[in-house]
Amino acid sequence: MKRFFVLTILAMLATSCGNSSAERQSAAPASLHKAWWKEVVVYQVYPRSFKDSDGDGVGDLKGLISQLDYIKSLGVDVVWLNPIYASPNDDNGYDISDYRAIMPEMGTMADFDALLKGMHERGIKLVMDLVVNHCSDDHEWFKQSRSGRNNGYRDYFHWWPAEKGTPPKRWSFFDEESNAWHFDRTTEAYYLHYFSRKQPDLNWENPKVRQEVYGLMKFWLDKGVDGFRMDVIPFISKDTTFPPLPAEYNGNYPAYYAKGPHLHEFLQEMNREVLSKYDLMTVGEGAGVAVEDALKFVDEDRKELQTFFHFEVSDWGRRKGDFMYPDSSRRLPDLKAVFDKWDKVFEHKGWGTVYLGNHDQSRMVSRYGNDTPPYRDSSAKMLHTLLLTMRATPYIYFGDEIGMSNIRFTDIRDYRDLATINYYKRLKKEGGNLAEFLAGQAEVSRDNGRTPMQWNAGLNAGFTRGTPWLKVNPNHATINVEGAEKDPNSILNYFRKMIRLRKTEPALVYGKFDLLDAENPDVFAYTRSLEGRTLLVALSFSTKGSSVALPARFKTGKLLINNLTESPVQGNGLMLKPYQAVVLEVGK
Ligand code: TEU
Repeated sequence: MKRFFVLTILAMLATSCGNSSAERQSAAPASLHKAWWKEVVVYQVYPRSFKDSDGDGVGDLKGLISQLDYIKSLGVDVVWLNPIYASPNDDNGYDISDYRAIMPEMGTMADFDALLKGMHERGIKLVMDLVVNHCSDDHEWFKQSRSGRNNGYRDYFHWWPAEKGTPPKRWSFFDEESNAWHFDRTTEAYYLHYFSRKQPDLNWENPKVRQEVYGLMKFWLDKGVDGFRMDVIPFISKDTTFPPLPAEYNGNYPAYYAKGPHLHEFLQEMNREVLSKYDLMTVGEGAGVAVEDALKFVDEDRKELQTFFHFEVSDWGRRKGDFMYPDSSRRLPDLKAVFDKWDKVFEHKGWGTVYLGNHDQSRMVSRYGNDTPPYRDSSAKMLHTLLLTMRATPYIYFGDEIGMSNIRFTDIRDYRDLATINYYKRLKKEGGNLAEFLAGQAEVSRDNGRTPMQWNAGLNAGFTRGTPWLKVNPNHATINVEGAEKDPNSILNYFRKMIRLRKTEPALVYGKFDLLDAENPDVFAYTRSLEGRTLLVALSFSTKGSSVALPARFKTGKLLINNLTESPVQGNGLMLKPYQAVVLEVGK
């Protein structure tokens, strides 16, 4: 008991949030425009790392097809598939050399058709990655464009002729020199690339480029795909006079990139010409977008996109020294404030998403939970409870359903991600602190989230019979699908149960979200209310016990889910064990 840190939500509610909370509770629920894409649960598959069928060490479409029954068994409705198009793989498929062809490592178009058919037969929808801010320097458009200043494709890209001098500074995410302009000798000009040198930015100001994009979107939609996840879509429009970067964006260049002059016109045009003609789902990767601009993308009246990935949770904790949060008692209150703020952005219009991991992040349980042996299981289940009880479309990254954790490489030679490798090269050149960099990458590198799926305890975790393109986490000996299937209390089976709960409780999808006890440093608690039914979600983010008392107007009813065996209900309050998560009826 001594270690128990008793916190009372009751006192806080009665005082700090008293009146405003009561007012919020009595307010009518947000206008509910029901839509299938608000009700789905999305499972993200990074195909390179999912399942290899031919022994080349790279996951492929046939491998994915062989696991469709597994995906179906999870209870998810949609798969978002990272890029599988032809690509030299400078950035694992985010550098596309032919938008209408399949990367040979992944398989063939016939495999793709079989995949789509197999998914649709199982009632699973397919969302493809649309990567059209840039393509590959191996794309025919770019080969033509760079071949001569008068080539018909010249204006498909952004060129700065050398006789105008050095172009105004633009930063690149992945470039070894952080420079987004690369000099090309053939025509004595620089081309723009916000990402790597092999990812030249397409010139959306050219109407021909936009028509090409709409054409390729229709190609996939006519095949029957069900939607698009749009890669760095806020970056597409550029001021082609390339003025010097305004001073206020120094150090925050994504915010500048996300404010191109014709961005929203282009999205409205895309909606008119393509999106409005299909019943599909769209999600824009909201890189660089400030909270006050987010609604513009998804406000139904503006006819642009449907949903939006914001970056504030994935960037959270990175401020001031990457993954270390300066004042640990502020960690959870700050994170809760981020969730609360973004819920309000889409309260009356638009719709949000929630995710805690993806192919650009380290593993969810290592980042927001606790991957040490005593807590990995409960904290992963707790995080799934969070993901599946928000007013937003949840995205679950493959492997998180079994609680896969960071691999934490210590040797630069183990990395495959160009972001890590190029940054390392740059630091080395500059004489920077490489040991410190590697220690940071062990926590935050994208490769942590890209290690192969752990299917079983055998060779290469059952991912491949060849040599995996990226090392398999040695903890596959204990963390793997086969073992999780046999254990009724596994993270995997809890995840399935949690999905079933979301599907039977409309309040968890559409219900009003009200944060409780915002300042509580250990517990994330909130209610979801719909048509008189109120559910309480209480999530411990602590290795200590935490007590939660509930407002008198709440009557604790049925415990709908609990990630531990003991009930935390004590009188009219809760006593949560470390990383305990519950969803509880608290009156109608
Ligand atoms: O990611 C965009 C990207 O790089 C962001 O994570 C960026 O760091 C952020 O905007 C900073 O605010 C997408 C893909 O998800 C990623 O895998 C690709 O490498 C990248 O675009 C380039 O296509």
